[in-house]
Amino acid sequence: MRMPGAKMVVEALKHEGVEVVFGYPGGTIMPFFDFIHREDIRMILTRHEQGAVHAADGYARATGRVGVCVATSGPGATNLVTGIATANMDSIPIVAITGQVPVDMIGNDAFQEADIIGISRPITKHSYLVRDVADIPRIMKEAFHIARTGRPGPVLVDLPKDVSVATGDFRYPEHVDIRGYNPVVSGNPQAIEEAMDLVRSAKRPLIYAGGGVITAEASGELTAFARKAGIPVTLTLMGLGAFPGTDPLFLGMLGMHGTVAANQAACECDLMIAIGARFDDRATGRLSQFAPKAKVVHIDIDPASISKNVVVDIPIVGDAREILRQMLKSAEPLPIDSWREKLMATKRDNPLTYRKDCAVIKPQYVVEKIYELTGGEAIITTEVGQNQMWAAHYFRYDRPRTFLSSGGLGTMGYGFPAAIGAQVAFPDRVVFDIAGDGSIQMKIQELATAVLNELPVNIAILNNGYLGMVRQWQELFFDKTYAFSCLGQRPSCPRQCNSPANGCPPYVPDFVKLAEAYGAMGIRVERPDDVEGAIREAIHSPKTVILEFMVAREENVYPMVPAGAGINEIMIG
Ligand SMILES: Cc1ncc(C[n+]2csc(CCOP(=O)(O)OP(=O)(O)O)c2C)c(N)n1
Ligand SMILES: [Mg+2]
Repeated sequence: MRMPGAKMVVEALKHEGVEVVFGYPGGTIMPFFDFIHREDIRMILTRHEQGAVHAADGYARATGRVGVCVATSGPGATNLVTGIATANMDSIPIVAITGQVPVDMIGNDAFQEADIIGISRPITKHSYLVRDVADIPRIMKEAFHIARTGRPGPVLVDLPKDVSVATGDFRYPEHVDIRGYNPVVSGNPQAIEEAMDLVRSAKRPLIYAGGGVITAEASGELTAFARKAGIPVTLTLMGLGAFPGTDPLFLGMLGMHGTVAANQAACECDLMIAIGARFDDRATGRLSQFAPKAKVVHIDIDPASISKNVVVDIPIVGDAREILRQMLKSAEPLPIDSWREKLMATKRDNPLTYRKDCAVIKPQYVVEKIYELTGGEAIITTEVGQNQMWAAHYFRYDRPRTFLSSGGLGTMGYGFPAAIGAQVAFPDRVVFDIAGDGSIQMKIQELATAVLNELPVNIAILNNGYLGMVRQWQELFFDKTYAFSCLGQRPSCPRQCNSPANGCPPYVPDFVKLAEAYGAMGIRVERPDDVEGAIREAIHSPKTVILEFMVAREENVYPMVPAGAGINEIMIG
């Protein structure tokens, strides 16, 4: 069938089963918007392109499907950059479509021209500049294939305006054949056998699993394997939900804000089975103290992550689910009672905890209550900072795809649009963005998107009046010099404000009024006794709700391992 290029792109989305696109229009991408408007694909107009890409990312993390976002050329495309980088760091499948100036004007500094291919090359899995309308079906097919297979990631398709209005024949290819791109799926059987030999002879084995387990839909296999063999499990931030947070074998998250038990296990194990985790510095701390006595088995779909940071003894490249299924076949209960009991005792003696207070709301208490009152069933997204760590610590994730957080890039402003994406995917589920008062202001305009699309997203702002995580580092490592971390700072404030309680309120903005200005519901909570009622109200409300919790201003996240230290050098607080 003959049709314009822009319509081909829409047809391709239909062939890929795309049900929703997040985007923002502009000159060069207008033909696409004109065609998608006539189709049965839901198009959600965000209020900023970064909102669109994070929403597509949240949709992808919550569903396991490819998220799609669209923007115009120039500023529209550059506004996608942070979101593309966020998805790239966390291996999230996204197809981002951008308008571009006509082919013969590229390189001329044309109006709204930006070399988005060049800008995004280091932060995409792949990118395409479409030069010929005839290439669109193949390119779209490849883009989705590359985004979702192997180690997933964002793919950018840059569509010049003349290509999108030119006509050509549309036939969607059935197969993809990309030279040099053939992700390995089944792991090497001999390596799997050798790994299982190590498992059988280990005295102190530990499973260290990450987001790759969730991507591979391997949580069931991981859980079965760990339980059958009786091996304790620690997860990275990205891995939360890959193994049940309430399982006795779960030691908690490891790394900079890891639990004592998890970090102790990572230091003392004699066998580390790393699955879909990339040994990033937040998880490992100083490498010389990370699993120093252990043999390391590393299961990962991406050969490039093998022995990148930690030299491994047995690499197994392939799909985590396939490989775990093979390992499960020969798994048997291991005689490692004393190791397990030792870790269980450490876990029991060093629980995640905080000093309760009946006068001031503790941020941890808010997260605990959200966990309790949603029965652990909510989809949680987070911003970045202390809020992110409290969301990781005090909500227990029993299922994959319920904790959506920017792990690799650490993007403030991610959580709210991601919550919009998750709520679009699952209209009937309870979705909470656990937010900081700083982060939420980075993407606050998406309140319009949530309200107008009748999305009952709940935003729980842990309002400490601070860029809290920055303030925590200043308290601990910068002599309590709170330079530019107080969100209430005014010209009249003392230059060296060493007292966080130093008369900063009233806070700006008034989040309740802000919510109301957008047609959302705003609830301010100032007393611990009111926390529960407010959360209940938000859960039951069909509206978009901002819950503004006025929390203890100087609360810190513990445990904490200082940057660059070994993960056994834990500050308990
Ligand atoms: C886009 C972006 N800019 C800056 C940072 C650095 N940063 C990390 S945490 C943080 C403070 C976050 O403050 P808030 O959202 O209030 O969260 P809190 O730590 O107070 O819970 C900052 C500025 C970041 N992660 N992302
Ligand atoms: Mg804050």
